[in-house]
Amino acid sequence: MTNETIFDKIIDRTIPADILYEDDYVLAFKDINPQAPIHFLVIPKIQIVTANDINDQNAELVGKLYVAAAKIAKQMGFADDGYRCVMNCNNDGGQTVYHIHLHVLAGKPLGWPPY
Ligand code: IU
Repeated sequence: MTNETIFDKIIDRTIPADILYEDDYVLAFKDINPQAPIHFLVIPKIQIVTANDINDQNAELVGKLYVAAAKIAKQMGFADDGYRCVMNCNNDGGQTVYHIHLHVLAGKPLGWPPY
């Protein structure tokens, strides 16, 4: 699957999003259906369809998702309290948008396990 997703439209500003961070490689924006007091997504600017498509060639780019998450956590002031980064994969993982994204959830103690 290599079709464009709604995230491409967010990247090119065809549809609006509440953008928190952007650099040459990644974009972070608030999730429209937040599951925690703070919930945003960090996505690569090029499409990687699922976590199964992470490989040696794009590993550095995927690492930048975590770098951005840590930067934003510090900027927003919740880094020390803590947060959760989640990437859902395919049906059983609950993936609905086929352009990988790191969910960053924070703002309260989060339950575990997540089911
Ligand atoms: P998932 O892991 O693929 O299920 O996550 C997709 C997320 O994208 C989900 O939390 C949605 O609320 C979120 N989202 C969004 O923030 N903006 C959109 O336009 C769409 C989905 I469509």
